[in-house]
Amino acid sequence: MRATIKKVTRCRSCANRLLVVLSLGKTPLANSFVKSDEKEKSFPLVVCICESCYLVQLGHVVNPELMFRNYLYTTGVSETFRRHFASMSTRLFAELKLTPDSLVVDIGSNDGLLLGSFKKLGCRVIGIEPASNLVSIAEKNGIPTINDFFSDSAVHAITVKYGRANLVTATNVFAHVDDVASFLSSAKKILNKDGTLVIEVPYIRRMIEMMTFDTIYHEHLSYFSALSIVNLIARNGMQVSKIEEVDIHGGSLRVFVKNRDARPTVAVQRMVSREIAARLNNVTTYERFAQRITKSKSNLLQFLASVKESKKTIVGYGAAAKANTLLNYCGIGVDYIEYIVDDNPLKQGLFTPGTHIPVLPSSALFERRPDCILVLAWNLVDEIVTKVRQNYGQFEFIVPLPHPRYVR
Ligand code: DWN
Repeated sequence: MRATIKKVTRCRSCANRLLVVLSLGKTPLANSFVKSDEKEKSFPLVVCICESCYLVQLGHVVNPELMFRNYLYTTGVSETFRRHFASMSTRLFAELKLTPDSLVVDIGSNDGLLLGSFKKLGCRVIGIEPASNLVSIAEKNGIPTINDFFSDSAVHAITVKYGRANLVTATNVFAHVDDVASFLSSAKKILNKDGTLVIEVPYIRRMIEMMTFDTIYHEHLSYFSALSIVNLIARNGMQVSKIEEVDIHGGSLRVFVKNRDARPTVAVQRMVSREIAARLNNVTTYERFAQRITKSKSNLLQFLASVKESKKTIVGYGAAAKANTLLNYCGIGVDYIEYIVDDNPLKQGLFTPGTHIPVLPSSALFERRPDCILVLAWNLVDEIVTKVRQNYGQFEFIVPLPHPRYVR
């Protein structure tokens, strides 16, 4: 049995020295919602940077068996993600010239939402998902899924039955992987020679600009720039053929990787040059980001205190993983936020890890009529505000980052 947590001293990409740039203290696992008042474990949340390839990464790795075998987050709750995945599948189907005979493999396939879109386009699909509870949902949705982490054994199980893949997708999973070299080695084995691996990861440049430090939690082991991911992919004998910015999860990178050992394309090199011009290859950029986080915390606490002083009640909307970093780091509990509503039935009736704020169905807004709603899933604020106004009437909405403010 692997240890619960291991300290990281070397870069997972190039094995060079790491420099600590930020500590958010000890916090519980962001998706480990608890029943009643059970005491959950907390782990150090320390952010480091490699002084050689500038990959930003956590200083500790929590055993993935603890985080991903039973997983409460489901992509299908949000209309925004349903639209995102529908447009992604249509785009990739056309651009990669997929056909009804094409095989599409999704790593970290969650509830099968993305593969459902490819299936509608006629592709053969197979998911790989370690969380047993999510595999049951995916299978009910008609998405065949291997219940395991991505590895050579999953590759073997797929290739003997389906052959090699035309497209492998990895949305919001590559940043969760410790052994990235093995991940890419397995990806090379499952892709056919013209195949494409498409990776989506939160973009650290947007995280720094928007001060969205709540994206930092134990599931997210790496925080990629184009510079660091291009370095990593090249080091593992694959080619980054294109990188796009996509407006999801507060700003992400969509990285197209080809199964050949070749230099990144000119367009990719230009994006890396733009990042170097923005000093993303300079440790002080990340140190300054870390220093600004303390101010974010005090701004939010002052804002919420002023709302409470005006005798208004505040509740949260979106029991997001990121919410738990924000709440735990800022010390925000039921003294500020009476409860959080969330439309994911897997989270309702549980309590937030560390702060123990109850999670209720959104119908509580109708029954209890709070004054203010703090939109903890700020990346989905438009969808949430529209939904609340349509179903529950008028409230004052607050978003916490980059600075706390009312949204109309
Ligand atoms: O990488 C990850 C990202 C992709 O998703 C995972 N490690 C975990 C997860 O992070 P998150 O929980 O911060 O993601 P979201 O999608 O920003 O969380 C949104 C939350 O808001 C969910 O709990 C669902 C909830 N929600 C809701 O209750 N009603 C969202 C919408 C739009 C709604 O209408």
